Amino acid sequence: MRKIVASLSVVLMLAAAAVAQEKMKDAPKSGHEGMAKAGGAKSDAAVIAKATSAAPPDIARNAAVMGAGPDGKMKEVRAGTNGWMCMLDLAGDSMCLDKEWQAWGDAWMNKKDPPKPKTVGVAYMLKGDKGASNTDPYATKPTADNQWVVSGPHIMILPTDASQLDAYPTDWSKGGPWVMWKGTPYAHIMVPTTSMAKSAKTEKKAADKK
Ligand SMILES: [Cu+2]
Repeated sequence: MRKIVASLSVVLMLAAAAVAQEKMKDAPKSGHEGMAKAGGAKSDAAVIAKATSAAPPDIARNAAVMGAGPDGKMKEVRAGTNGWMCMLDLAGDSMCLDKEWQAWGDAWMNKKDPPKPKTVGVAYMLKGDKGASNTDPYATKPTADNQWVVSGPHIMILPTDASQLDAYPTDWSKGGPWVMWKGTPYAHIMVPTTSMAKSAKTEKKAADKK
């Protein structure tokens, strides 16, 4: 019996090696195909590494991973087992979302009304973001009046009822929790886990340009 198992595993190993060789042949010679992926990441492995860096390892390890394919559409790069989904978006920002946030994200990307959360939603962006307007969910760059804010590491909270947002200011400069995109269907609470100094600098630069 042992002999059969041993020879079977040799056959499997050979088969795996053959598949690997076949894959190598298909691999693009230049990096261009890979570069077309979200955030300039080069491979699925790079997308997974970057996307999962947004959450504590205990969550990220078993999370599903989404990244943009060459066509710009989001696709699953790795299946998950714990209900969390880590994503590398087109801007190159990484985030890990629970179920409530996944529904929210889907609505935001498709410009639909998000479903009312059944429980409080939690999302991690422990690598921060490249910047967002605090008033316009679809702004892609700073303007004179769209309150552009670059956030360091933070957690995001979706309350079960929009009225709960009233407990927090929309001013991020104090460094505590604040409401982003208030008055839109995508309003949520941003909870910085470090100083907002980087954002203050960006804001000053924008103000100096005026
Ligand atoms: Cu965020």
